[in-house]
Amino acid sequence: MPIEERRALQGKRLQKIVSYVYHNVPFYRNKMQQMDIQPSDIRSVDDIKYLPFTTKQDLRDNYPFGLQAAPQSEIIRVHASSGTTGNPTIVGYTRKDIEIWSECMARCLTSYGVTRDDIFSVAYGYGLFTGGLGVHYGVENLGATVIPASTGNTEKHIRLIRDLGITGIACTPSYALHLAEVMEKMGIDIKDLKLRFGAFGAEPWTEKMRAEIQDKLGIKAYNLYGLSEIMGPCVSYECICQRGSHINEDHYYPELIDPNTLKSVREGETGELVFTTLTKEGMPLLRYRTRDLTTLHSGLCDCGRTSIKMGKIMGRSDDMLIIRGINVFPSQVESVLLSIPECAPHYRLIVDRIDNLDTLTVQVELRPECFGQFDTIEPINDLEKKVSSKLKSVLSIIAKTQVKAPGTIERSQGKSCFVEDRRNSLTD
Ligand code: DLL
Repeated sequence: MPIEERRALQGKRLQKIVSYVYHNVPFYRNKMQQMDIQPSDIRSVDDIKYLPFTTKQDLRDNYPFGLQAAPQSEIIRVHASSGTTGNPTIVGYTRKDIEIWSECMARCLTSYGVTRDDIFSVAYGYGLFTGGLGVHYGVENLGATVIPASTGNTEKHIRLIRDLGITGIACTPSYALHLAEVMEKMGIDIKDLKLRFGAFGAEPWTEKMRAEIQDKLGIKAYNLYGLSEIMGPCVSYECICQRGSHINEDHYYPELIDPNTLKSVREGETGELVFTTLTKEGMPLLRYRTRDLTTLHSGLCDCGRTSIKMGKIMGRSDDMLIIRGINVFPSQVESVLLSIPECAPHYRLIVDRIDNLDTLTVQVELRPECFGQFDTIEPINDLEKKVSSKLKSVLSIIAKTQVKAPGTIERSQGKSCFVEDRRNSLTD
């Protein structure tokens, strides 16, 4: 679509969505009234700057359904993602939302030549996470064959890739590398496979990783970006040019801001990505601050698409970690640790990547008053198991716990010092 035509469409859709949330979501009506804005003040996309921002905290404060605009009878699916502590973020979708999401995902697959003749395996987690079902519906929308492999059971999955002649795969980039390694161990030669393309995302990855995946799996590896609050996978996708990800901006309108001043940054500069959902019915969001840092680039792409592109995610403007595709806030780990009476509020998180899989080690100090009861190895082992199992049940993350003597973990002033992310050395 020509850029001017799309801008007009975005303007029309923005007017409609602003009026829709004003009349259906008290949170937005109150915010807009406080700012003295009426839906009729919004005449084009340029007026988006008058609208309020929405943050993850707003979603938490309105848990579970406070920001839902459609009546419950219209909601046909719910997904959820991690909150900063305790409550997850709940996102409800209407039938039309699911249709639009599936179409956006199908656009992505089509952009690198997936057709009805392809067999696509989805190895993102199925469940509350949007990755599995999000990509699944996109493959079905396109009419290709979907294999709902989900995560885990790597050897069985590899045999399916070989025996069924699977041509495409969607998973996290680190899992793609893990697959390649297991394949090698199983003695499977990529020449015997029909794999041609992969849709990789849900976590940051580098050009180095892309080169390795393409080489080891013999495929083209494409970036796939998204977040549950806005829709799920396929808010943006890479085309055959592999230079930036096209945003489905007729549905998700992007802005880039300075996270400190909240003013927009110039094209090409790094800023925090902000999205307004232009067509969503279940839980539409105005100017949602993703906390993802990136760049935006407009202009015609060599593939012929006119949609604006985003660069790779270069970091976050908050302290969220992504461990095996799962979003983890250090504050969530802290609240789990503090719910265990023997644990002191002194901890350190060490994140690493071993054999292409993320690992998390949680070091936590014993409370001094409990120290006397821990004079043999057995109670320490038991406590470590207890902490790991609580982290798994509350946060769904697999962590190794190391219990330390009181006073042995270095004290820090800044929050980020609680986290040592050794994967940072993996960046380009
Ligand atoms: O990760 C949705 C998704 C599933 C995207 C499958 C792609 C593929 P959340 O669990 O809500 O949703 O996490 C969203 O993950 O704000 C980014 O920080 C990060 N993220 C997602 N895709 C990418 C990517 C899904 N391609 C958060 N590159 C986002 C870098 C990504 N980071």
